[in-house]
Parts: sequence; C-alpha cells; structure tokens
Amino acid sequence: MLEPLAHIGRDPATGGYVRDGWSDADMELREWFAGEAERRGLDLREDRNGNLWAWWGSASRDRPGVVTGSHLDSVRQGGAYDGPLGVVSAFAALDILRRRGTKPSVPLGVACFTDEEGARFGVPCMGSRLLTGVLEPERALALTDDSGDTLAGVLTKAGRAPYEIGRDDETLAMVGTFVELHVEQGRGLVDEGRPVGVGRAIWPHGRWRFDFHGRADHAGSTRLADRDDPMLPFARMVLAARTAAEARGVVATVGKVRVSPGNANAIPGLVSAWLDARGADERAVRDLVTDLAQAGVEVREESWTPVVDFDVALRERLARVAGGDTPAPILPTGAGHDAGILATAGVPSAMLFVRNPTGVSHSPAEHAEQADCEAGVIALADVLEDLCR
Ligand code: HGY
Ligand code: MN
Ligand code: MN
Repeated sequence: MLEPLAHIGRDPATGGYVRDGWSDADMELREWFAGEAERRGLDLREDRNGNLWAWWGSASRDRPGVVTGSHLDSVRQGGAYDGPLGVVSAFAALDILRRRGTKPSVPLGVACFTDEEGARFGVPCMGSRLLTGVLEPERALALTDDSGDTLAGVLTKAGRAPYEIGRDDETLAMVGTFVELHVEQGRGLVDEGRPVGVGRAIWPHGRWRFDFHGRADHAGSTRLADRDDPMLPFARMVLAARTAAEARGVVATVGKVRVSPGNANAIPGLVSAWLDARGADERAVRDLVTDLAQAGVEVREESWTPVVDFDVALRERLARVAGGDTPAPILPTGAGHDAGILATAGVPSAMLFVRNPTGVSHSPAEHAEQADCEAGVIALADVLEDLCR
C-alpha cells in the first residue's frame, strides 16, 4: 500500500521526498487519500483547515468516533515513512477489522492532517493547530514560504477558502479518541528488541528565527576592520547553541540558514537562521534560547509546543492490547506529532511506534522493515477493535 505513493514528490537524485504542504506533490497525495476512502465506501470530508477525514459510520458531537491517522507531507528530502506509514496503516487496519467482521459500536475515522512538518510555512502541525485553535488564523494566513507566497495566496490557488480557516469545534467534537501510528524516530524499539511500541510523552519543543543584520559590502575591497559581517555572530550562535545544549542537557539544531543576498563575492547584509530546541525540561529549553540572545540580534519564537504526557490509562491499555503476551514498551519521543496537539486540546490521544532499524528520520535513509510495518498494522487493528468495543 506504500508503493503507489513511492513516486510522489520523490527526488530521483537522492531518493528523498519533497512534499511541502499544498504543493503539487501534496495535492497528488490528497487525491490518493480520497481514492482510498472512496474505494472503501468511507464518507470523505475535508474540514475548513484542509484536514482530511474518511469516516466508517457517521460521527457527530453526540456520537464521537475513534480516529486513527497521521500526515502525508514531508520535510524537504525526508523519508518515505514519516507520516505516510500512519495513514496507510490506518486504511490497512480498517480493512483487517472488516475482514474480521468487526462491527464497531462507534464511528471509525481515518485522518490525514495538513502540513504537519511546517517545512514550507515554518509552523509544524499547522492543520491540527488551526483545528484546535492554538494557531490564530490571521497569523497563519500571513505566513510566507521561501518565495514569499502567503498561506492565504497558496490556499486560494489550491481552490480553498482562506478566510474560513480556524478553530473547528464541530469537527474536533467528532474525535472521541485519536491514535496515531508512526515510524519511530529513534532506536528505542531496536534496543527493546520489539517491533511495536506506545508513546509515553512528547518533549516540549520550539522553533526560533534569528536575524543577524550586518552591512553588505565588497568581499575584496572592504578592510577587515571596516566590516559589519553578520556571518560572524551567526557562526558564534551555532557554536554557542551546541555548548549550551550540552550544558543544559537538551538538544539544539540549526538546520536552515538563509543568507541575503547570497553572493560569493560580497559580505551579506542579513543572515537568517532557524533554531530548533527541545528537551525533557521546558525551563532548560527556554534558558538555552535566552543564552543565545546577543545584542542587536532579532529573535522571534515561530512555534512552541508544551510537553505532552499521553493519557496514562489509554497508553497502558494500548501497551497491553498492542503487546500481545507481554505489554509493548512505552517510550518518550523528541519528535512532535499531531497526536500531541490533539492531546493538548483535551482529546484522549495515543501513539503507536513501529521499529526503525537505524532510528534515522527526516532523511532519505529513514526505513522500516516490512515485517515490522505489518506488525504495526495488526497492533493498530487490535487497538481499534478494542477501542471500538
Ligand atoms: O519536527 C518534528 O518533531 C516532527 O517530525 N514534525
Ligand atoms: Mn517529521
Ligand atoms: Mn511525522
């Protein structure tokens, strides 16, 4: 079932995936989702924020359902499993329930959240943040991508209604319980020797934009003493971030830098850099950002996700049902997910992780063995059957 997606947004030179939210690749993936829903006779809906829902049985505020799903967009040059494995497994698990002759006592939904990675507009979990009201529509519509297009403009071009986006209690009320299956981004299951695990918690994490202003000038004719080169404070910030992360027991990453205007023979006028910082201790993460503030450097918080502790009873229940004769391991993660956003909004949510042999993710090298993917589908089917009882 992953095969039909394999070519969509794939860079033949690297094998990596480029599936920005609302890009052509994303539109193709949304078509695929609609086809899978139609093939199964599911009631397909797109909510005002572009999230897709395929229902078996009609959910409502009075009759909320059990929902499972994930996202189809990717980071740039991402892997094949982060997101799609959860959506494909959701359809496959539903097929298994039907083959078993299961008659869910509540509606069962398959969900696909819009723009989980935030690769294009910078805010992760855009679809679920808008749905739950933790991202203001005005701010979202004004977000721009690297070519300066606003979300409002992109939505209009995609035939959507930008001015309808925002909190959607009607849709949220239909979600009684949410379970997201996801390839593990780490080696916890490798160390445990298990194919499937359950999410314990998601670290608090955030993204900050640093703007280092300098004075553009000629690379050859400007004396060193006369330079105001923004590349130097930028370089200092990157090194300081690593030192502070080690000292504070958190992780910090600068994975995206934009040098303007970017001439090889000129001192740049501006260097913009994005810091991603995460860790078990929220205070330590925020203190690291404070450590990095330098005079004259503009720092803007672009997104913040508080710690998520998944519902204890639910995660224990999933560990028992998914684990077979011995409960599945319950693992924390440093990766953000839509399940975390829904949990924060008060929806009982849980995650199933599928073993990733190397733990590598957000890279074309991301991988999961077929047998482990199948174990994940069976576990998800068992969990859904248990929750729909
Ligand atoms: O960045 C994350 O943690 C997730 O993969 N969006
Ligand atoms: Mn990801
Ligand atoms: Mn993901």
